[in-house]
Amino acid sequence: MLRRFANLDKRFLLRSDLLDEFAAFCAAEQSNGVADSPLGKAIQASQEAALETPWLLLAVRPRIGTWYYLRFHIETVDVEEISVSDFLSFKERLAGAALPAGEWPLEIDLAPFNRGFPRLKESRSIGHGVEFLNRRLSSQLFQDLDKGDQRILEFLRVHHIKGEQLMLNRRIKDVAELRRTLRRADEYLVRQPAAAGWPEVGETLQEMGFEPGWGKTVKRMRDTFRLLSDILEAPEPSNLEEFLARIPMIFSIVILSPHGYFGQSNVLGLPDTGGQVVYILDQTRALEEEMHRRLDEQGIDIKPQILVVTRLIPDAPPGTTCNQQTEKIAGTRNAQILRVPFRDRAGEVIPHWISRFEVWPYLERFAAEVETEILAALCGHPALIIGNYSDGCLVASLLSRTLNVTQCNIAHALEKPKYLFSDLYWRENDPQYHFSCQFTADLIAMNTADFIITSTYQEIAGTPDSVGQYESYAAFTMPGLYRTIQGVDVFDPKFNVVSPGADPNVYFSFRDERRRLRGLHAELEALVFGDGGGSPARGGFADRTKPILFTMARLDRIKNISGLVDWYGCCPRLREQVNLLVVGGRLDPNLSIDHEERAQIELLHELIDRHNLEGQLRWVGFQSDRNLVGELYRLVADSRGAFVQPALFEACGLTVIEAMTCGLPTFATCYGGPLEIIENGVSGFHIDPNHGDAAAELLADFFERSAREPAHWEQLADGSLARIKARYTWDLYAHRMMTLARVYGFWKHVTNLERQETRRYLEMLYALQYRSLAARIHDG
Ligand code: UDP
Ligand code: LCN
Repeated sequence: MLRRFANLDKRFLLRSDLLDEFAAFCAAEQSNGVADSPLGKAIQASQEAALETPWLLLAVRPRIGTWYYLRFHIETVDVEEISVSDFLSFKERLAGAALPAGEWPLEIDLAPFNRGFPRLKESRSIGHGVEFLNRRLSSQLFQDLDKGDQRILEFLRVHHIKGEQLMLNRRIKDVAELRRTLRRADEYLVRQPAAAGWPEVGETLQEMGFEPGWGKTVKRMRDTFRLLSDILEAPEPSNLEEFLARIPMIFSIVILSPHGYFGQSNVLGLPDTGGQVVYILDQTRALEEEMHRRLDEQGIDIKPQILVVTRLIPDAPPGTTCNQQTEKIAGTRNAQILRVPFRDRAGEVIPHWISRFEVWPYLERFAAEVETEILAALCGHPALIIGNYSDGCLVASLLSRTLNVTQCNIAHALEKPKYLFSDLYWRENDPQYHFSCQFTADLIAMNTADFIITSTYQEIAGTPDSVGQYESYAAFTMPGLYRTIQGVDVFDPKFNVVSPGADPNVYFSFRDERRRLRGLHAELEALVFGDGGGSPARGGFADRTKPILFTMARLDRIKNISGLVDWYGCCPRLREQVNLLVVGGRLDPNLSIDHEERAQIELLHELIDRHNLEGQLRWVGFQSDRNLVGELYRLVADSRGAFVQPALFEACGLTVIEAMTCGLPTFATCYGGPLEIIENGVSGFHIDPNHGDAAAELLADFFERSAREPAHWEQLADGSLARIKARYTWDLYAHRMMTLARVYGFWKHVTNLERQETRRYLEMLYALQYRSLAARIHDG
């Protein structure tokens, strides 16, 4: 078996290489029991191998998040466990980047800092950090409170808004007195009308030591007092969470998304501008609503504020607002986009768009300027800073460091696992992608964040077969730069899965006749069947009675729209059943400034010619009108069609959520978030983009069966709608996000969650590594 690997004549073997070769060996040798032997098990659990005769090194992942490294002697079959450091050093040597004898590289290892810090044990608990932390720390609080601990008292005193004290004043001196006063307050309130508010009872409560914030009505104030009494008696995770949910802690939030064209109209489809923008605008609306609801319940009359901070681009394309300093966010009461320019070293404003791969040298100065702007706009500190994507998360780290504000990270898409060997062969990729900067920024931001939210579990820790995006930062090497021994720990309770939804005003069931936007049907008719109605279009449907197979995405290589067109072209059975509608990108390669998009446009044209698809395929350019897009999903559902998302990898996939929210049966990639969003065969289907022929057959089977048995199609539509209602809505998102912000804010205040030591170590990484790497981009 080991010799077979050696004969492959490759230095690095991927999991697929190992499994294919193992299966071939088992078949050839007809050897029963090999799969259950220790070696067989190790090979089947391996994610990669490095090979140089006589040595074969395996990176074995027997369980999600757990790794071992084994070294085999191919001839003697001796085996020993080696350290991650030895494994990475072997890889470096094979990649031609061995260090001179006696030299050792910079090794980044966060593990020692986390010793003694609570850590999840079971892989199924990953992504439920807040529940775990609540359990662990409420029992710690219990012990500490008994010892006369004052921290909860201090925590209740720190809240204030615009100079007005909230929750507790200084009359109450210690926890024992707080207990007594809560009893007195309850005795007083029980005699007051349940619907009375602070104006009626505030004076008496204030004399006792309380301030506004306990509730809008006497009834709610009493409930909140009782919750606190219960906690002081015996803190439990559930009553603690419920109590924290009631504290008026969050009045303003800063959301950072520096790169791309960030605006509310005409930006989708522009380079680097996709789901992240949609996500943030919907998130802002949902969070603002939730903040209002909670503050109102607590009797605080104040308008919460959200600032979405992005880059100001003076030379923005006409029709966009990316050159305006501020822009109110539609559908909110008090949220706005604030744009701050990037500046060069001389302080001059950079006028043009910059790719997300090249923003690194501008971020430190940007962060400093943003700090001044947000302090002025908010008249003080925000309660929470949310970073988006690698650049936004780095800026969030810089700001939360100076402002001492709770930091939340949302990666959206980590680039590292998207590109094969992006770490090992970073030098080759650096001139184009600058991964050295990005991965260093990621390490810093992941470790400074107080909490990290992801749209799906797999984003953190993958599946039993595949490595999670965050998990891929646990151990890796960038030869000549540094070696990471432990970069991130997926068992850290900072990780939480909080899934997004689709705007319910735009995306709703195709069966909801009363809300359907019939007024848009003439426009959609032109778009899908006519002259495009102003959008560039190619192809059309000779038989328009067939169901429509619909796909929509930016034309990035990883979205694999060209793959789908090719599978469709090669599958007569599918072509017979359905028409293919592609929405995305531009049709004229000369109009694109993005090299990847240009290549995809050319490839799509070539495929349409090669398979002679003109009468069965329709391709229209990207659509930026959300209402039109919403009604388009529903129109496709009317045709008893389906949505297909064929990406080679998709972190989450908002289009999948949107299609399912409209009740459209959805087929989506099994690599990434859609694997989790869709329950195969119940609320859609998984397809493997590497086996396009099988995906096309699966689609053809579905349409054949649905034609025979219309109830089959309806069943899938029902399944999609039910799945979304249970898991993927912005209401669920906002509720959970607000809970997390409070719980992590509380624990940061009352314990040493701030991890000062880690922060100082990361500052060194920033100053000694990141800065010079970023400067190199400036210097070309
Ligand atoms: N989108 C759109 N018009 C297009 C292509 C995409 O409105 O022509 C929207 C789509 O509805 C979704 C977002 O852009 O809201 C894409 O998000 P997704 O998570 O699917 O992919 P990303 O672009 O973030 O990689
Ligand atoms: C970026 C991506 O690549 C998508 O998978 C996500 O759906 C989107 O951001 C929003 O989080």
